[in-house]
Amino acid sequence: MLKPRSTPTRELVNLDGLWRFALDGGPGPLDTTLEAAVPASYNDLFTDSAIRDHVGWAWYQRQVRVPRGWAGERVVLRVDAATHQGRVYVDDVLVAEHVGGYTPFEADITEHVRGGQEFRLTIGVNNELTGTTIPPGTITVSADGRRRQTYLHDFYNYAGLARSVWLCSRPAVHVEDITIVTAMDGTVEYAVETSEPVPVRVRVLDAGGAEVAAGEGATGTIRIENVTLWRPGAPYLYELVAEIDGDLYPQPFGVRTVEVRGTEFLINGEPFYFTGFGRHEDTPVRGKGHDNAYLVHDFQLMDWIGANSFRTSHYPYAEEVMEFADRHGIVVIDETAAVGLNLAVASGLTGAPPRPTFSPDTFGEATREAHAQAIRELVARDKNHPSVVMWCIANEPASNEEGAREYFEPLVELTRELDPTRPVSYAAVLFATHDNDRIADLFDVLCINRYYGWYVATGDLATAETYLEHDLRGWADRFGKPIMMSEYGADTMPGLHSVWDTPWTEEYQQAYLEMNHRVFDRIEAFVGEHVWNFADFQTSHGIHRVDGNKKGVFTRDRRPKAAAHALRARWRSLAGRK
Ligand code: GCB
Repeated sequence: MLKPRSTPTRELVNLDGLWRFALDGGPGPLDTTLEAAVPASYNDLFTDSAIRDHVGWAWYQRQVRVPRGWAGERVVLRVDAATHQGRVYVDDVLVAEHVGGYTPFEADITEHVRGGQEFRLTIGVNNELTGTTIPPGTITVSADGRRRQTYLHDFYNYAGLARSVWLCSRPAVHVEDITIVTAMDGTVEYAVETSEPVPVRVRVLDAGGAEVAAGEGATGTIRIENVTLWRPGAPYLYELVAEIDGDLYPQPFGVRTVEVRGTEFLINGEPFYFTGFGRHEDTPVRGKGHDNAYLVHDFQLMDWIGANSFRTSHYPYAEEVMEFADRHGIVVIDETAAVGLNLAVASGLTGAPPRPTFSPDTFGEATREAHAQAIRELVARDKNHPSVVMWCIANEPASNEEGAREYFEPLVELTRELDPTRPVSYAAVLFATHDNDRIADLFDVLCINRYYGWYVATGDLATAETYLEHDLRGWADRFGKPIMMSEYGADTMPGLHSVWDTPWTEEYQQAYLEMNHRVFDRIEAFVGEHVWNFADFQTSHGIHRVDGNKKGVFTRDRRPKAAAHALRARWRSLAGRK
């Protein structure tokens, strides 16, 4: 699905702002005095805990006027994200329904609206997570009758309209989709889908707008002479303008290749070493609401600290983030929202007897189909971003359990079918070791999450170091693939200090990271390190958390903890060497 853009043939009205908001409602006029900001999660906007803890549908509503000049055009409503399920009504008519909280959807509403006139736009959002949603969760009813949502991941289940909503015009016969695959010699393979079979022309423009290649036909291969590559830290973007009679759409792209060869991760044929973070979309008050000020500032901090990459843990991020990464040469590992497919982790936290993760009664066919759909929508949305160098299709699944292979094999195949150009990975949980993991051979890169010195060997970095080295060497030796640390981190209260190895202090976070780095530097197949987490973030309540997860190298309001300076020294010196 193409991102809405204003072009000579398409217009856009941004519908962000204040919308009427209520927990009870439907397509009819909402009976409420509340207003909610869009984009923002609704949970932290209000002081009423019934809203924060609400489980089920919540309703957003506003009047929208269709521009007068749009008569004769198709009118499309585009929701960048409705977490986790959305229903869109134009006046009383249901025009779209979508499941999956982090990918966009749209509806052609031409038949229901008139140029120059107003309509009542209502969007219902549902935050329920179940055994067949991605991510999964469970709803229980407490003794006093309240519905309660639990889930198998630690970040808070923020919900609402956390990204933009758009009203778009487009011609009746239009460009529907564009796929671009590049090679280092400037070869550009393209495929343009149109709403009807019509002649297609394409032009490639360089960053200055000069035409550098052109072709005809819905699919084809053209070549940019003297191509400038997109490189990490040195981005360069071209635009492929797809034209048909009456419509044109400019699709930005970069020319670069990605390849796994032996134990190396190659971008443009050169070994790449990932430095950076697992992150979250998480800020005070907005929750997961996209915010351009935080976008700019977070990328500034990543640059300051020497991070060349990040993983979109644990869901697809706003498209603005992906485009920013393209423009600024930051490398992205793009993750689906499949976090928590692991009942052993849940039983470890709750003391409940373990149930098999993959079974018809737990995560079976229906979960896998939801997961497949999440992969389809992620690849469809992000396939043309040069910054995206790898798909991560799950975080910490029970890859050591029976049924894991049967569950994952078709999903890996699907990902490769959808995009044969990018490596595929998953992030492995502590319980999945090189001895008992059942799926790693299906993937290209070993992404390992480990917390030795935090959850295991807490406060004992010497023991942690031996455990970690043994563990990582086992993976490297058994699989002979590139290996990276996709999560390592220690909760840290800013301002807490100690001369000893005392968990939660700023010194401990730094010593913990340094211990990890000593081990990484001893393992040849190592291709990267992503600290958990870029910044502190909100979680559900739990005795492991103090107002959220404090493993941030920056606080939630983006101030550096001591470890930030140590990381900066390491990553800036690595940038010179690796
Ligand atoms: C993990 C998860 C991540 C958590 C982290 C933690 O393994 O992948 O989502 O936030 O551990 O801090 O416990």
